[in-house]
Amino acid sequence: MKEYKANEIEAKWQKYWEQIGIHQTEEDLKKPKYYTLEQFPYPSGEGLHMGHMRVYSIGDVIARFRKMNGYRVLHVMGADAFGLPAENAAISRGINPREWTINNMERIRSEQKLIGASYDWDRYVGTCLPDYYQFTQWLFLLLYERGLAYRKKASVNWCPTCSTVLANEQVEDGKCWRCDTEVTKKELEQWFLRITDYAERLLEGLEQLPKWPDKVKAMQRNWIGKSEGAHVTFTIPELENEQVTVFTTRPDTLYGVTYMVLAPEHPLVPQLIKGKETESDILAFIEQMKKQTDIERTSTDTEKIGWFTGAYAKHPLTEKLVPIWVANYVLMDYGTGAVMGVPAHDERDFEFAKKYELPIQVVIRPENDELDEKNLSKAFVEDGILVNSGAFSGMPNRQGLQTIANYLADMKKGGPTVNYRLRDWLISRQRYWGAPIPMIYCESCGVVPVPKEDLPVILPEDVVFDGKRNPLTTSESFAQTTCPSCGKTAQRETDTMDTFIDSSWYFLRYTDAKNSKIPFAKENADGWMPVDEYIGGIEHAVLHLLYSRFFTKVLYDAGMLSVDEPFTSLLTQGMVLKDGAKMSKSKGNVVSPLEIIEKYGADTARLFILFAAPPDRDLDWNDAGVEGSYRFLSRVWRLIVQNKDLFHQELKPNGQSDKEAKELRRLLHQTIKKVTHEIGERNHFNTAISSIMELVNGLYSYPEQADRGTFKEGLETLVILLAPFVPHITEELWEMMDKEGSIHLVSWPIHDPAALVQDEVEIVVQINGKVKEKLMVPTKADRAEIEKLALSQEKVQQLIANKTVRKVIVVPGRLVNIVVG
Ligand code: ANZ
Ligand code: ZN
Repeated sequence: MKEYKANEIEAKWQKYWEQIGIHQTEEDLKKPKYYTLEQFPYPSGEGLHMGHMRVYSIGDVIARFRKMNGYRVLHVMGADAFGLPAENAAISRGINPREWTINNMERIRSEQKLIGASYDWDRYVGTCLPDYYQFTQWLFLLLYERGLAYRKKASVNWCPTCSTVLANEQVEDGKCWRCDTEVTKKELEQWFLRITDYAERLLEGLEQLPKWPDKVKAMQRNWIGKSEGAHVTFTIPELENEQVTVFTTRPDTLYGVTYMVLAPEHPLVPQLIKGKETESDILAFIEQMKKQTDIERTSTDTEKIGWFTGAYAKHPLTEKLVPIWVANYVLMDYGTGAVMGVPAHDERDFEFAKKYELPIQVVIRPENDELDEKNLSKAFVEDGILVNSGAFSGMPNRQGLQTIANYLADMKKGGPTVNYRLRDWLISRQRYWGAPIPMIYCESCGVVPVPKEDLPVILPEDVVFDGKRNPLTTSESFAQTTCPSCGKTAQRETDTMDTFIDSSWYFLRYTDAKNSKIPFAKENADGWMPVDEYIGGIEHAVLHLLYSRFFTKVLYDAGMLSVDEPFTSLLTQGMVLKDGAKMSKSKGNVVSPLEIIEKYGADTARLFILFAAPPDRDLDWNDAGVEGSYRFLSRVWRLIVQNKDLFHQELKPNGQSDKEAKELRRLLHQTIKKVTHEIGERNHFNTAISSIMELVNGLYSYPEQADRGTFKEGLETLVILLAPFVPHITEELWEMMDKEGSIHLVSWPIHDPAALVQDEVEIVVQINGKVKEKLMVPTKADRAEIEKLALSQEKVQQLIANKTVRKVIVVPGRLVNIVVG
């Protein structure tokens, strides 16, 4: 008998698929569309790891399943190919990042092919290729035209190791997301994208995404950080009534303000302290604050440090003067960089007021109690009734929130407002391996965008990689240019874009990957978007997924797209563990996909990965499990090989012929129903596979003499159901079964509800509540018939002989209880 040898057949079928172009995207518009997308890899020098293999296996089952179900499917792959590791490799190895990256892209691509995934390689997208990044630049210009890209001098997050700035999203616990170095601050002119303009829509849009994990939505909500509150405007008499506005979530506590605090970086500070006693101390303090990160400054463990500026502000309602302080705990880039201090009702302010002996004024009392500031041991932060609050006294404070905010608006001293934690997206990078920002600085014309027809702004080759400066600044051919508007000598921007911009629109490029004029044509994008199932890691919950949503909304507003959310459903796959720990080089527990593919074949690896856990859970790699998957496939193989002869015969199933045939047919249709539901509705590939395993058992125990037609149908359907999971072996078996064409072009089976109906059902017979016998009764039998059948059983007869039957209780489909006395 021919044995199952994966290596022999996998290469053969991969080649065949390529020859017949089976994975090319189908454009038949009569079919419903399905866009399934796996996050594209970063082409590091390491090749594929098990995490990749897992994502691709999941995506491939979905794509193949949808195709067999009559969808036209977009299933594509690419490489997120710009980024720092290429540049670092260039520095350490003395090669160009392009060379290093292109090699890695090739390597990854050839490894991806070994998995047998059904990608349309004609739509391959590599973000570092000029035909892609010219449109990344094009989109930057679009953002610029729409007022969404701007340059400003800002105190930015700086990673000394990567020697570049980082977006807020790339700073994790005060450290660089990439290299874990402590992030510092630096003042630089930088390009930003106005993502904050979209804060509310990014928040609201989450409501339209029921198929996203709640956890991811919560992380985005939290990142956007909406706070409702009020602006309150104070004036500073000694600065000619200069205004300072604070942001507060508690305008109801306005009468309890006893001081004001500005962030040390607040632009008014220098004027306020000028000539004051504390001027030099405060200037030193400001310098010191530049070194503390925002996280440190606002941590509850950090000691609150402040200085009195010597100046006073006038309260907008009481007109009393309150001292103005500067303190570490007030951040310049949140709200307005200024806060009103209400020690009686805010814990942080209470602590600060106690430390610096500032007055405390109670303005809310508990509903049925008094509150006296003299014996207040901590801030009263609960709800209650307003006191000492002028005309508002006596009002519940919740009501006071609105009322006082509205009153401020009437008085033109502030009013209700909403504040977001989200900051504009800092996209300038002082690095080489990214898309150059297409801007030119001209002495006469100022900042001039590169005309779209001049794109791409190509990365020059005459650069020095010494790890000390932005290599682009070392290129003479690049930096010097002419102004597109006046023709005089001008300077190019040498910063490149954050690589997260590249991945914020790649899913759109796939819909029209060869377009040489624009990023994508609207009709192509509309034909595929939104992505129906997006598969990737949870680590992108905020960064990539938020940026992609932002880009999609901008493109929607620009009329380039008809959808404003990119990903209908999001599947965040779990990690691949080994012995309970994440696979990593340092732990020495890495299992490489290639090793497994070489030893067992891609089908076994795919099957194991899909069977071992639901996709959103962590998966424990286990060698015995891999062996088990291989054995299962061999078992399927033998089943078909042993019964090969059946497929030369004209055999139709005769479902009515015998009991076994009926049972098998029922099992078969149950399996079809289950597998279809588990893949199509739940992405639970593991349970789908286990029901296929039961079918295999059923087929193995099917007797020789039972209807052959039904058996043949069972074997054929088995192979079809397995096809999305293990595409090579099923193709080989299909051929062995004398079938024409690829199994992957076969229609997915539809279960026959009639076949699921059971003719007979097992019931138990109890005597005085104790189970004594089991028997099969026709499903259609009524109570009387069931009772008769139960009483007529030989064993029952014996047990009730000489006894009086007092009562017989029948529960159809379950039991008969005979009460005897
Ligand atoms: C007065 C007040 C009274 C406050 C009270 C709270 C309780 P969230 O919810 O995070 O938005 N705040 C405003 N801007 C700040 C800044 N730049 N740095 C540090 N703290 C700042 O918090 C808003 C509250 O945080 C604001 O409301 C303000 O303190 C403080 F009983 O104003 B509150
Ligand atoms: Zn000019």
